Formats: sequence, structure tokens, C-alpha cells
Amino acid sequence: MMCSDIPTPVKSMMASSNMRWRHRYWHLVKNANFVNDPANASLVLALADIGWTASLTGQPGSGLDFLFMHRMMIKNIDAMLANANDAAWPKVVGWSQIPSGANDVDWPEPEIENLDDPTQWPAEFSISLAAISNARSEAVVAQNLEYERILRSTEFLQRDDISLDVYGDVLESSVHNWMHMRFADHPPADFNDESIDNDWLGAPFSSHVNSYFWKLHGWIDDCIGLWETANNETADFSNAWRPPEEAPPWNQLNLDVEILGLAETKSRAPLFDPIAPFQSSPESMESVARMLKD
Ligand SMILES: [Cu+2]
Repeated sequence: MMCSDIPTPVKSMMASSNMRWRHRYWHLVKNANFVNDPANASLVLALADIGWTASLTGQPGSGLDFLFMHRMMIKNIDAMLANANDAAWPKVVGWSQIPSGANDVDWPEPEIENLDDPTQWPAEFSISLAAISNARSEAVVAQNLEYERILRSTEFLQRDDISLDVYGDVLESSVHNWMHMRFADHPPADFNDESIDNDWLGAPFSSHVNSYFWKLHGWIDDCIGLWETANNETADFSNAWRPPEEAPPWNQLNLDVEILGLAETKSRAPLFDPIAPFQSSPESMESVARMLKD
């Protein structure tokens, strides 16, 4: 299937404010850097007040949460796709293999001008562009394609230490984060643009509006089935976190005026800087490397 975009009516539903904030909050409340920053304390509390609190990425339970949340997102969009009647997108079908070449005929790495020349990067995009450039480098691509092979091998899936929860965590902090940045296009001028045009794959606020998101998350979701087959067990998500439906924009949260003012002067959406949200910490990269060593 030739890299066709998801049908427009479905894309507009994905671009809705509620969908955007929900996906943003989901990733935010699992991010230790965000949650543990004292500057965000008031916001963290306001979110917890309306049910947005969960185990942090890397903590027990977070791998199941990750797999379950994105499985629910797929279920949700599949219902929309069924109604949209687009032959190219009857439902989400994940990549059976992650595209290996930069110029894959169906799913190429989107072309970004001057990506190989950091001196040309506008300052406001430099962190994002550095993350994309790194994710596309030969060594990082090779490393992650090797991870792909290991993560789907029966020997790995049958290891005693690879519960579905641990598996979800490893998937998230390795190939998942990498795919988000590798296939991201140039960052948008306004990361908080809620129009359908903002489908930047590098931030949870916009990534699910992008068709690549559904190819890569389909790939992740298929991993659950591989784990089930290898272990002759059915995935049990009964303890996974059910995030709230309610996801008001951050400036409508119950924050005191002072905090709100402070946040606004820092930048327009200070607390959600999409710098490189899909980037694993060095510690979690090391732990992945240790776990995926043959
Ligand atoms: Cu997500």
C-alpha cells in the first residue's frame, strides 16, 4: 500500500481537541521528567484531580498501560475506518516489517531540507531536528532493526524475565520511540496547532493524526499476539490503567492564576514542549541494550 493518508473524515476526528489533549496527557503523566519537576507540581495535581495519574514509564504496570492504551486507540480508529469506506484503509494494518531503507517505496523517511547540516537548523527546531537526524543515522537504524529482530524472536519472547509488562516497556523505549522520530517530518511552526495540518509524528499532541502512527502502532500491537503465541497465554489487561475521557486543554485546568501566568510567560505551552518527547533516557537505553543483548 502506497503511503496513502488516512481518510480525511477520520483524520479530522483524530485532529479534534479532545483526542489531541488525551494523547498528550497520557504520555505526559507517564513521563518522570515532567511529573517530578517541581515547576510542574501544580499542573500535576490539577491533572490528578481529574483522574490523570498513572504509573511512570519504567515502573511496574507501565508496559501493560502502554500496550493497552494504544490497543484501545486502534480499536477506536478501526470503528471510524469501517465507516469511512476507503479501500486503502479498511482498518489499521501494522507494518509486518519496519521499513529498512530511507527511500522505501511505500513508507519513506519524509524528506527534510538540510537535515544533514545542523548549521542550517533554526534554533527553535534544533532539538527536534537533532533527534530526527540521530534516529535516521546509519548506526541507529541498524541497531533498531536488530532490536526489531530480537524483540520478535521466540527465544526472546519465551524468556522468563519477559512478562508482557516488561515487554511493553522495552518496546516503548526502544523501537517505538525510535520509529516516532525516524519517520517524523520537519516540526510544525506551531506545535499546538489543532488544525488537521498538524500531524507531526514527533509529539503525542499530533502524532496520531499521521498515517505513519497507525503503521508503527499496528506493528507494536502485533507484538502482543507474538508474545501470546510464544507463551501460549492470553494477554491480560484487566489491571491496565484506563485513562479518563475528559481531557480539557491545560489552560482550562483548575490551576491558580499565578501558575497559569507563569506558565504563559515561559512560553505558550511551556509544560508540553515537544522537544523530543519520544526520547528515552540514557539509563533506559542502557537497560534496553542490556536486555536485548543476545
Ligand atoms: Cu501514544
